[in-house]
Amino acid sequence: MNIESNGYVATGFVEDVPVYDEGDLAVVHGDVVESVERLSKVVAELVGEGRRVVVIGGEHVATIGVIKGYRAGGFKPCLLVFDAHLDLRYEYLGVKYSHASTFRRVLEILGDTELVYVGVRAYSREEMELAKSKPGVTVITPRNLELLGLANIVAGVRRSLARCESVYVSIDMDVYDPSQAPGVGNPEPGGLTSRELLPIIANTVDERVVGLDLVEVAPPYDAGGVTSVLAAKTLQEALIALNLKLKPKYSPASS
Ligand SMILES: [Mn+2]
Repeated sequence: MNIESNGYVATGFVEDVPVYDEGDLAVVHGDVVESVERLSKVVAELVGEGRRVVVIGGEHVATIGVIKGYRAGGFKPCLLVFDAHLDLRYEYLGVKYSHASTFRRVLEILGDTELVYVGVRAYSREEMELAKSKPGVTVITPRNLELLGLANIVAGVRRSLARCESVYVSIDMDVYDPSQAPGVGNPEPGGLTSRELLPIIANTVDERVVGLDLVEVAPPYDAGGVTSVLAAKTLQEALIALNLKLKPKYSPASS
């Protein structure tokens, strides 16, 4: 399978983005806590070298480790999350390090920060009450998108993140509608299309983005590999958009 390297909205090509592949993290199968700990150490090291870290998964629990690493590296980023779920449970099936508890743990690590969700449409009562009780949490649903349109959603996200010095972006592939991304652990109907999400990403990612992840691709459920293709395209869009924002706007005359 092959996809072209151009952005969908962001004008550019992914081969122009300076990327270094750090390889795979050596996880300990069956030991989530230790695996997350290892991830946080690797991320802290890379952040210490001044790098922007891009993590591809896998379980959304990975984001806990990444944020731990950023915090250790001195960052307290705002969060821009694309997800069908809030992932704010205190624990899930007795487990505190779970994809359903990711942002509960992240908020424990960061303390109060701006947390902007796009695409949320599935949550427990406990999660929604917690989200409502936190002034920094903004939830934008697919229904909001339908009623307000893309431009207003983009403006709303930007407004919510306006005062942030740094932003961390987390993309859970279940934000997409299951018809477009069936290969995820918890498919939830009523999701976004690629023609909605790619423009939102391209227009909200800017130079303040210090890192990002794309998670929850589950190849065993991914008939035809369509979710992996969309994941690659989504990551490509985010990287091209970010790279464009990092480029100097003008070059001073040399002589
Ligand atoms: Mn998630």
